[in-house]
Amino acid sequence: MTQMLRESTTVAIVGGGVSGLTAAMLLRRCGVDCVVLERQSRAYVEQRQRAGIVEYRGVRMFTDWGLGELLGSFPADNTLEIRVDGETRLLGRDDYSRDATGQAVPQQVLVRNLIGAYLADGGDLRFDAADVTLHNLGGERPVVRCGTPDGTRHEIECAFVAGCDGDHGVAAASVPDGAMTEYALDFGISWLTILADAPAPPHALMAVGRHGYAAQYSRGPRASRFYLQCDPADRPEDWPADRIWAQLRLRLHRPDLPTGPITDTEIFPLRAVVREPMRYGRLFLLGDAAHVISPMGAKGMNLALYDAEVFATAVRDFTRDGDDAGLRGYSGTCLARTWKYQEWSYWLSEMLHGMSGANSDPFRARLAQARFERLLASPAATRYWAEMMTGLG
Ligand code: RFL
Repeated sequence: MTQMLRESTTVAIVGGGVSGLTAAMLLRRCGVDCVVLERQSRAYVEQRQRAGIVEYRGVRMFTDWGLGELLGSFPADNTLEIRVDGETRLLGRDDYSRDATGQAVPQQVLVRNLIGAYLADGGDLRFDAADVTLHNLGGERPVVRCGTPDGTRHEIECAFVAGCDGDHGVAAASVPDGAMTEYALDFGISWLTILADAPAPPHALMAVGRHGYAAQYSRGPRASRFYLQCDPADRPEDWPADRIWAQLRLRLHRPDLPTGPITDTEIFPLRAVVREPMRYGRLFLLGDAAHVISPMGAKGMNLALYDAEVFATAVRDFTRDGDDAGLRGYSGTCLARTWKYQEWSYWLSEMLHGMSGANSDPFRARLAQARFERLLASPAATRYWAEMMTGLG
């Protein structure tokens, strides 16, 4: 018979990605005990590459909590180059943007640093946690069960469960039908993304034009993440390396684009999901478990960091002072920010894809053009852009 080990903690955190590890780190700073259960191995999560910029708000958050060193030391400027049929337009050169720079830190580096710091601090983090299940979420003492590689089963009783296990995780799926509403949007557009060992230009680069949308972002000194708008029916096999580089040169208007080995290729549909409320009983959803945002605007990881801080602060106030205002307000606070950035991402997507011919409706294509002209010409519009880029919006 399988052995069941019974334990208890204050917060059981399901998922050891950005939101779970950040929440765990902040909770430890407040003296709140927690256990992090991660399905994958340490090696796997430490090399899973995605985002690359922690916005200014996030940088300030880490610094305020005394964790600034986890971000490394590569400031990311807020300048964005948009090439319109080859013509360069620069955004984010104003004083506001210059004073509020983010930090260039590939997501896997942040995850690696969080893991190292949390474990060095004596944190409880368990990789290869199998078959995680959640119970009694509506009661006073929820229970999380999981298996370990040696075959033992654990039952962890806790005061709160943090569901940090992404869009397809067990946390959101454990909420009873009807207790949460899922709002979803399919943009009808897909992106091919590649990671390559090829140096990036000095500023983030987006290109719009009749050949379709493309972008290039730095992922460290010698690596780039590229995006190419593609047909939703495309599969990775339809995009051999020659075709990828030819389309990138064409759309980015960089005939001299430095190439390099492609280390990852993926095609995904642009979509957005928000789950409301972000709480059920004593389960709180954080990051992608609560909301998925299209990578247009680069906010997914940053929203996850925000949720982690709001959650950890609320748990601290409750456990230290008996103040449950933060817990009661958690969902509303995080949703307000989430929707603001969903709108920003949608606004950006309509504009840039609209100018790239993804929008067959000529009226909407002209609206996109007008939106872009206003963005370049109006100081108020530029300020809005900067506020959203820095995360201070
Ligand atoms: P994560 O980082 O996916 O972590 C979830 C963790 O939960 C684990 N897990 C489980 N653990 C235990 N039991 C289970 N049953 C479990 N099921 C899952 C997983 O193994 C994983 O370790 O979610 P989190 O913490 O919410 O963080 C969200 C961010 O990772 C995500 O929003 C960003 O990566 C989105 N994103 C970007 N965000 C940005 O801010 N800027 C970007 O430039 C950016 N680029 C991107 C992106 C996402 C991309 N994908 C996934 C389409 C580029 C791409 C290609």
